[in-house]
Amino acid sequence: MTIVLYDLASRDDLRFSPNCWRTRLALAHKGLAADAVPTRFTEIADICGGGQKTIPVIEDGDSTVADSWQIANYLEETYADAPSLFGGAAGREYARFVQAWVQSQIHTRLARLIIKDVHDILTPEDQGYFRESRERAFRRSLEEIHAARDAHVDDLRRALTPVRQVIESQPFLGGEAPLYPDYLVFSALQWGRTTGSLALMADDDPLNAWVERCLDLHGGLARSAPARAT
Ligand SMILES: N[C@@H](CCC(=O)N[C@@H](CS)C(=O)NCC(=O)O)C(=O)O
Repeated sequence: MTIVLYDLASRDDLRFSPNCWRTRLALAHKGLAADAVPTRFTEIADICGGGQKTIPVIEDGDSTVADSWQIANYLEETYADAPSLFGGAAGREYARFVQAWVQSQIHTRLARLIIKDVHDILTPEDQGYFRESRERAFRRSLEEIHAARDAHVDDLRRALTPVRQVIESQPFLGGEAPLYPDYLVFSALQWGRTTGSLALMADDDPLNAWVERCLDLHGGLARSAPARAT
């Protein structure tokens, strides 16, 4: 049975959410067919009978699972015979650390760089919601954040140093093949790739080779995703 994934979408149906990309890649890793239903910020409250605040959310038969971490665990347990997302119990605990690092160190830095780009691709209804909620959270206008972004690119690149150091000696964070930590980090960069008008990596960054490998995974799932024209 096809799993339904409520997937954040722009006005032009770009799929840009880092949290939803984690789930899309996790589903593909497990070899599961998924229908990624385009969902706008202002539609989230109406999905699955109401009550959801964020996406991704999946429906798998009678099961509804919210939160990308809960979904990864659900998939790992429910589809235990399919390739593992974590590589065992200890790997699962390490993946939690990687997730916390990505959220606190990478998403926060990326948001400063691309927040205006995200706004610009949304539907008019979503733009109103997004501007109001994000300007309240950042206590600055989207335009002010955007105007300062060039000064922060190097900060993001420096923050990715731990990934760069590992990738210099192995193809994926998971070793010879990707595991969920690869999807956690890569999905953040896919957020920038799909929405951004800015080159996140320098041309000679060793991380580019790993990004290319991730773009190729699962039949080029992430590479084939439409991105904003620059
Ligand atoms: N902890 C959640 C966070 C999910 C999340 O924040 N999703 C964003 C999209 S990337 C969202 O739905 N935001 C709704 C909003 O800002 O109103 C997860 O990992 O799934």
